[in-house]
Amino acid sequence: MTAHRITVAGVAVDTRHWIGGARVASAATFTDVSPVDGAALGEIARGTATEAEAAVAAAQEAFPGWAATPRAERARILHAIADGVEKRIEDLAIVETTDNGALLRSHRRGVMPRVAHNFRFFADWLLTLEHEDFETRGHTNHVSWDPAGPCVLITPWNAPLMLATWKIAPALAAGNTVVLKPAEWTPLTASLLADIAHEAGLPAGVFNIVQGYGAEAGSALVAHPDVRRISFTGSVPTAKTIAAAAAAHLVPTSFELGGKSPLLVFGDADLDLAVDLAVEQYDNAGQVCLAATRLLVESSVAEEFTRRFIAKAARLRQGDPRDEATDIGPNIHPRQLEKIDGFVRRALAAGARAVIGGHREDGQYYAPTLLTDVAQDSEIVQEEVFGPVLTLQTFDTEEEAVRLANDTRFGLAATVATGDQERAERVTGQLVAGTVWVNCFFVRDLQAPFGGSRESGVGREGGTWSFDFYCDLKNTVTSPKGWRDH
Ligand code: TXE
Repeated sequence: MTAHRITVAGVAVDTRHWIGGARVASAATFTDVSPVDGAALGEIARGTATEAEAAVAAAQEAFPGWAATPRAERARILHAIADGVEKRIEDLAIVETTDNGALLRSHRRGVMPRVAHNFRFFADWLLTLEHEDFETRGHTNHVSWDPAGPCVLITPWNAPLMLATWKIAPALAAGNTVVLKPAEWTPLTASLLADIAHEAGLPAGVFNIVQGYGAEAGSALVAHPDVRRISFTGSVPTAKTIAAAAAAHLVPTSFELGGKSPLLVFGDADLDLAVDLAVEQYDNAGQVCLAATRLLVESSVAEEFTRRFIAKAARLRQGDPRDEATDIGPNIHPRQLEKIDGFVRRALAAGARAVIGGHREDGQYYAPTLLTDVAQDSEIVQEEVFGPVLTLQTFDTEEEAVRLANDTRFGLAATVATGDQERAERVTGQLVAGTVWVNCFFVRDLQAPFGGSRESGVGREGGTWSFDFYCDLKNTVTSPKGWRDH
C-alpha cells in the first residue's frame, strides 16, 4: 500500500492531490527525490486526465460561490492564509529546501515571509480596486472587475511556493477558483499550502492541486474547455505547447519564461558594487530566471573587474543548503546537472576559457563558473543554462554595450552598473527588458509589473496587472431614463 503521508525533516506532508476540499489518491505514483543528498522523499500521486477533469469540475462548481463572496470576506480569508504561512515558516522553509535544494536561510528569512506577503498584498489591493465612474452624454459608465472562472496555474521548481503564490493570491483575491499543477521535482510545499488554506477557511473547491508530470497532468489541465485563464512560469518550449492548447478555446495566457539577461558594467561604475552584483548571479545555484548571466564589461576595467570577481567568488561556500554558512547549494536534478555540464563542455570545445569552475563537483553540485572568449552568436551566450554559469564579454562603447545586451531572443531583465546618472537614463531607455536594475539587483515590489519581452514572456504579473489578467473587465452603461417610481 502506498503511504500517502510522508515525513520530510520532521514535517508531515500529504502526497495526494487536493481536489474539492479532499485528498485524492491516484493509482500511480512517482518518486520525489531530494537534490540535497539524493534521498527518496516519498511517493507522490501521479495525476492524469482523470484527476485534471475532477479538479476543474471542482473549481467550476465552487466558482459562483467564491465569486459572489464579498471582497472584504475574500480579503479576510487571504489574510488568514498569510497568518497560517507565517505560523509555519520553519516547516515550509525546511521542506522547500529539502525538496529543491535552495538555501534554508533564504527560505526562512526571505522567501517564506514573502509568500505570506503575496497573500496580504493582493488581499489589500483587492479592496482598492475601483474605477471612477464617468459620464457619456448623460449616461453613467461603470467599470467592474469580474472574476473570470477556473484558472490553471502551472509552476516550476526553482522557487516553487514563491512563484505559485504570485499567481494563486491574485487569482483567488479576484474571485476566481484555481487548479495548481506544481512542478514534479518539487511537489511538497504546495501540499502544505493546501492544509494552510483549508484551515484558514477557504471553501472547498476554490483551491485545488493536481500533482504529476507536465505531459500527463499539465497538458490535460491546459486543454480543458472550462478553464478561463492559464498562467505559466517555466521554459519557452513548454509555453509554446501551452499556448497552442489555450488557442483552441481562446483562453488568455500569462507566460513568465526564461532569460539570458545582461549585467552591463561601465568603466565609471563602483567596481566593488559591480563585482557584488555579478557574484550574486550564482544565487540559487544559478537557477533564477532573472539571473544576469552575461557580464558585459567595459574593456578599460575588464582586467581589474575579473581580478576582483575571482577573489570574491573564491569566498563562496558551496555545500549543504541547510547549513546557514552555505552560499551555493546543489542543482535540482541529475538531468539538469547534465544539461548544465553539456553547455559548458560544448562552450569549452568551441574555444571558451574557464576563468573559474567549468566542471562538476561531487554529488549534485556544479562549480561556480565564469567563461571568457565566447562569441556573441555562440550557444553559451544565446541559450539559458539555468546553472551557476556566467559568461564575460567586453565592450568599448556604450552603443556596443547596448547592442550586445539586446542581441538575444530574450528580454526578461537587465542590470546596469554605472556612476553616471545620465548614462544610466540613456542606456536603460534602450534596453529590451521587462525589468531594469541600476546599481542594484533583485529588488522587487509587487506593485510593479514583472515579466519579459520577446521569448521571455507574455503579460506582466504584479499589482493591477495581475488583476487585469485574472478578471473580465465589464463596462456597464446606465441611462438616466427609464426608471419607474416606487
Ligand atoms: O521546464 P518546464 P523544465 C527553464 C530553464 C530550465 C528549462 C527546463 O532554462 O533549464 O526551463 O526546465 C510543466 N503542459 N526554466 O523542464 O518543462 C511542468 O510539469 C502543461 C525557466 O523544468 O517548462 C512544470 O510544472 N504543463 C523557469 C512546469 O511546466 C507542462 C523555471 C515547468 O516545466 C507541460 C523553470 C505541458 N505539456 C525552468 N510540460 C523560469 N521562468 O523561472 C511541462 N509542464
